[in-house]
Amino acid sequence: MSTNFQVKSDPELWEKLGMDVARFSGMPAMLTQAYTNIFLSQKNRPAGMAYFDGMVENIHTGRIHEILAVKESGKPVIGTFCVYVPEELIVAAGGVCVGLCGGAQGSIADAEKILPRNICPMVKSAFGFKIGKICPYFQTVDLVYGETTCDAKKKTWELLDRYIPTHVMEIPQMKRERDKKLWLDEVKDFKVAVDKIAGIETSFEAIAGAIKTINGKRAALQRLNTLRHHNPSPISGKDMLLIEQIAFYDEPVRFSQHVNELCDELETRIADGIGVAPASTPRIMVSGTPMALPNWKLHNIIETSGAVVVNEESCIGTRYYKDLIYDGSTTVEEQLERLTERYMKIDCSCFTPNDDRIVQVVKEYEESGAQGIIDYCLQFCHTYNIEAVKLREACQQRGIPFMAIESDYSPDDVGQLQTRVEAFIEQIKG
Ligand code: BJ8
Repeated sequence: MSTNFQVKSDPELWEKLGMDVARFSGMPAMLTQAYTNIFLSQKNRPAGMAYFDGMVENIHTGRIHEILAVKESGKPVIGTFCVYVPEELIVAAGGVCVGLCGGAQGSIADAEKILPRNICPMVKSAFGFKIGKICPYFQTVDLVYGETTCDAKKKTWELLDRYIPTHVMEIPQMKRERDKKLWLDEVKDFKVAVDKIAGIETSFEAIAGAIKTINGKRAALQRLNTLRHHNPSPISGKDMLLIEQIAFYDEPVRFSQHVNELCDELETRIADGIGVAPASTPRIMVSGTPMALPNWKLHNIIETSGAVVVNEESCIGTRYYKDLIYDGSTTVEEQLERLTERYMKIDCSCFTPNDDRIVQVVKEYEESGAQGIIDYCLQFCHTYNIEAVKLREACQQRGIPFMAIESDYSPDDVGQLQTRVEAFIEQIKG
């Protein structure tokens, strides 16, 4: 356990970004404590996690300086909230794509001064970060690119636009040929908007390079996920979730390199029979809504209750990296079409019908060697909540232990969740 871990502070930088420095200055100490308790207390962590610990230490300082340097060179820095917004086109323009989904309780009260209380905590948390001026990433981006996925998001963008320029990409709700056509047009509009900030027209070569870069990132995560399926698991679910979260703000080439180095280490661990818990430890797969930084609540409950998380069927998880973009296109038009096809494979519950997701969940369950599924739904997320009905039926038909939970970011339900998770683990043990 590293003892000198400390999330860094840089009040001068935060002042320059127009943040509420007085309020934010307590954040690094709080994050240091939470991270130390949740992550550094784990036994037998892979040495390669040191890089990701460093990314957390620099989350409000070093990485922000890097992104500002890109911005000051005239390249686009764009915030997004959904894996349907194609980051390849931002990278092709030399820019930075940052995920801005909120995973913290601390900004919810800010949001509730304006937004209704009974909407998704992820949307409230992100909105609260902006209006409270307590997120350096929100303060750094040129603009944000929202999308028309769920109702909570698409209506919040209208209000968010009062605080930061907010563009909206229309994502259809079905996947027919006519929807693909609309989607492709939206991707083309997105490219124009990104290129406008960069003051260039991204070339075929630049797009090809970006596709290669982001394919490389997704392939590294696929490799890591396959390795963690080994029993005994060579890495904890908490560490895997952290890496999946960091994928949304780190520099992609460096990130992929470190994920691949970690994979090399895990291969050695597997060959040596080293795991983070004995092979007899109950193995749980989590499916459902994304867990944005620093939402580690459910994973922490599961792994402190004597089980290990072996898969995240989530947008901060496999939905982000399960598909790559075909990289043999010969024209820009074909590149954008192939890119659109890849994005259309993401099986978010905002779509109807969405039966491909049920098939995918069962597939990932089988591949991961899990012994049960906990379906995680953020409070008031209607689409995932309702889709859990079909998921439960599919699990019942196959004899897969299944439990659905609904939660938010407050600590109030931790005790109750812990009791339910422990009972579920007992059920798996038989
Ligand atoms: S592709 S899951 S990232 S929309 S949890 S805000 S849906 S009420 S996050 Fe998502 Fe894109 Fe879909 Fe993925 Fe709304 Fe539900 Fe909240 Fe959600």
